[in-house]
Amino acid sequence: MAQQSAEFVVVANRLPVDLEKLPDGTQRWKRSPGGLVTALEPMLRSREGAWVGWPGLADADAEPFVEDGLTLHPVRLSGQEVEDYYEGFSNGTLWPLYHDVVAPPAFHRHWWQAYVTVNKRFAQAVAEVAGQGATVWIQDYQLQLLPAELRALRPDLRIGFFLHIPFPPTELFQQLPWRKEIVEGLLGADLVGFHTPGGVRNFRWLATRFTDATPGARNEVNYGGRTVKLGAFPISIDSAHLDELSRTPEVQQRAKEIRNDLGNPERVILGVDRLDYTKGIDVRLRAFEELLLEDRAGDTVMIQLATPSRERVEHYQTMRAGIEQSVGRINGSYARVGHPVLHYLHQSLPRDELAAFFVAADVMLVTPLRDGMNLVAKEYVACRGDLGGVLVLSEFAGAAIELKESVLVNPHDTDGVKNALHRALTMPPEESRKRMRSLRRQVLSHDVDRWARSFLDALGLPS
Ligand code: ADQ
Repeated sequence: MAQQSAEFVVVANRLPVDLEKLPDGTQRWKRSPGGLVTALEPMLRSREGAWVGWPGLADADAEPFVEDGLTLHPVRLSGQEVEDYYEGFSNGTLWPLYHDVVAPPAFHRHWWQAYVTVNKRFAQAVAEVAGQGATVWIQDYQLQLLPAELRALRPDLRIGFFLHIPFPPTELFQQLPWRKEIVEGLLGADLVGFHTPGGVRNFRWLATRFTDATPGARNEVNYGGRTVKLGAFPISIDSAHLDELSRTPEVQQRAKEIRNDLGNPERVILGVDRLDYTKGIDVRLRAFEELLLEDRAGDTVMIQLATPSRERVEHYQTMRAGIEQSVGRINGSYARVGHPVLHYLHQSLPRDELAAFFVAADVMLVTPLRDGMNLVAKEYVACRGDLGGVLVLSEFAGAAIELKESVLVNPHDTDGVKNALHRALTMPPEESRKRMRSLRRQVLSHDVDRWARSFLDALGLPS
């Protein structure tokens, strides 16, 4: 593709493809499918789109290439930058800070410097691919300085920014030594989107407190002679596709096999997460263990699926060790030979296999201490066309605002989670079906396509 010709550019820390190094030293691309790519692909392909991002391999040089009308534009990161910008500032400072400091954030000036450098490099890359007057949609917390950096280089662009994680309470955000720079970075956008109205409120307050921005109309601030729109856009999933997948004979059959392999217990509890300390995996293990101790769990088996994540970051290593110790302790006390009460898979599963687990589970436990949205909760609901199953959901997940008919819990209250789990395990089918019907109405009518459309409409990208 010629330089500066894309009409619509998506920018994310990662490209939707991974660059892999083979043993013989050569490199190859591997697709890494995700909800965002699925939602945006049609729009990108139909309008000479480009995606700018890091290909996932440090110190690797890769040329831009076009795939089915979509230009993929790799941004290079050195090994040191991966450590400082990505593992450091993004995942060691911003991630815990934005998730209500459930782990202590670390503030290091050299991490911040790397974050600034990398955001500037992304701005250069986008400026090179975006056509005159193009629309650019920036994704997530790794790139909060990019809107302003990009505007400085290319004032002709229409810039949107969406934050996939929570925007924290103002007092917590104020801990950040570079709070002003971050807010000014975001104010470079024409539209800043959050999952929830709470995020909008927090950002609006901070913008008027720490920068020259002044309050504008509802959900707007005035800044630098421009109007910056703010909005809540709760993300979702490809609901219809997952609903369809879960109904296929293969998935239904596999769900039966899973229950069979578990020894056909009366009840199956499921947890599915990226292995992250914000997800409250320890909370639900504790609740299950106490139910077992009190002999209130009945004939129940629990499965915890955990995708490996950020394995080089210290908090993640400590948390993983803690969870694996709990799994060992719980089975040590309550399993029988050949019949664990708790199955733990530290693996990433294919989509259809995951759907089969959702179909097989009577109770889905989603207990994050804080979560921007939580797509797993919506995926479970999309897979329950049979109206079976009960969703137990943390009040601190963005999804709780929409999924009101779940059994809502405060993950900090162990007794509360335990009692909610017991209630879910023993809920009369009339009640659980009624709740699931209402949850499905919400999830099936609000899919990821609608989410992307509503953000881009607010940004003013013509359909
Ligand atoms: P995440 O923190 O990654 O996303 P989530 O929204 O739950 O959290 O998405 C996780 C995805 O990974 C789901 O699609 C899930 O099915 C998949 N997954 C998890 N474990 C898996 C396993 N073992 N095998 C296969 N797949 C697995 C961030 C924010 C969220 C926000 C999303 C989107 O933290 O709050 O909802 O972005 O904005």
